[in-house]
Amino acid sequence: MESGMARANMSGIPDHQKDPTDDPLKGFSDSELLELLRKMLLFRRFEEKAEESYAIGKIGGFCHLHIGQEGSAAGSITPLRSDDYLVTAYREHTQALARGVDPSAVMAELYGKASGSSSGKGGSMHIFAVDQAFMGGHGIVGGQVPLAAGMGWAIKYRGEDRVAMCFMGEAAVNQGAFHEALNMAAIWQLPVIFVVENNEYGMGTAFGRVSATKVEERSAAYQIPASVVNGQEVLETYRHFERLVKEVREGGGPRFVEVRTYRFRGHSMSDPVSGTYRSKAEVSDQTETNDPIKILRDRLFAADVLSQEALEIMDQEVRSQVDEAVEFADAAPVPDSSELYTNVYSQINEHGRLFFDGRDR
Ligand SMILES: Cc1ncc(C[n+]2csc(CCOP(=O)(O)OP(=O)(O)O)c2C)c(N)n1
Repeated sequence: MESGMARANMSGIPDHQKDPTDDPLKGFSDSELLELLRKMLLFRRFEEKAEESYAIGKIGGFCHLHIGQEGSAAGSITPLRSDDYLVTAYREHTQALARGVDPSAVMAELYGKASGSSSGKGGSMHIFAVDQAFMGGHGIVGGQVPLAAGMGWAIKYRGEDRVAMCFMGEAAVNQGAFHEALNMAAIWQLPVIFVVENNEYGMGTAFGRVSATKVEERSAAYQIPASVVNGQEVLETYRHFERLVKEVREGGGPRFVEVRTYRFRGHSMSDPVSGTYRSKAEVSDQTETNDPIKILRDRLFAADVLSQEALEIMDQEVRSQVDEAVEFADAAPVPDSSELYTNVYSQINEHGRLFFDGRDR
C-alpha cells in the first residue's frame, strides 16, 4: 500500500453540511475502527479477485465492481440491524458482504455454481439472501426502488420496527419508478432510507449532462428530508447513517441520502477504466487522493490505532478469506439441468406441458 497523504475536502460538500465532529475517530472504539477497515479491505480484495476470475473466464455475463465505493457499503450498512431489509442494484457484491452474506456463497454465485447465494442462477447482478433480508441485486435501473417502498409498507402493516434500505446509482433518479416510489413512501410515511450512491457516471454519462437538478434536490418534491455525505470518509458515513437509521426506526418517515463517491474501475468488466467520458488523469487523481481505504488507514496510523505490521497481517487474513471463497467456488458443482425448470413462473408438468399456478396453459 502507498504511504499516507494529507487530504483536502474533495467531496464537494460544503463544510456547513457536514456532520459537526471535530475528531472523526471520536466515539469509536479501536476495535470498531479496525473492523470498518477490515470490512473495506475484504470488499476490495474480493472485487480484485472477481476481476481476476472474470479475466480468466471463470465468471461470465455482466460483472460490475464496487472498487472505490467501499466506504459507502461499510458506512451505510454496518449501522443496520440484521433483520432490516436491504435491496439494491447490480453493483452489489460488497453490499451483500457488508450484510454478512458468506463470501464463498457470493463468489460461487459469480461463478454460476449451485452453491451460490442464488443457486447459481442469478450471477453477479442478482445476489439474494432472503433469510438475511438481502432482497437482491436488480438489473433494471431503478427497478428496486418501488420494491423498497413495498418492503416499507409491509413493515408498517405488520407493526414492526424494521427499516428498509434501498441503494441505487445516481442514474436511477431519472426513472419514473423512482418518483412513484418516493411519492408513495412520503404519503404513507414508510420506514425507507433511499440511498443514491453518486459515483458521478451512469455508464459513460456524467450526471450533470442528464439532470436539470442536483441529486440531493430530487426528493424535495415529495418533502422527504434529504442529506449528503462523503462516502469516501467511512467514519462520517457511518455516523450519518447511524443517526438516520435511528430516526427512521423511531417512526420519522422516509429519508433520502446522496452518498458522494467515485468508481475506480470501468462501468462493468467489459468497459475500459476511463474510456472517452473521463480522463486517465481524473481516475488516477481520485485513486491516489480519494480512496476510502487509504483515508481510514492514514487516520488510524496517525492515531496509533494501527501499525504497518498490523495492517499487513489484516490484509493477509482477508486475502486468505477471499482465496478460500475462490477455492469453494471453483470446486462447487454447476446447477443440475433439472434446475432450469425451477424458480420460474411457468413450469413443465409431467406431460411436458407448461403450467402455471397448477393450471395447464
Ligand atoms: C431501465 C434501464 N435502462 C437502461 C439500462 C442500461 N444500464 C445499465 S447500467 C446503466 C447506468 C446506471 O448508472 P447508475 O444508476 O448511476 O449506477 P452505477 O452503474 O453508476 O452504479 C444503464 C443505463 C438498464 N439496465 N435499465
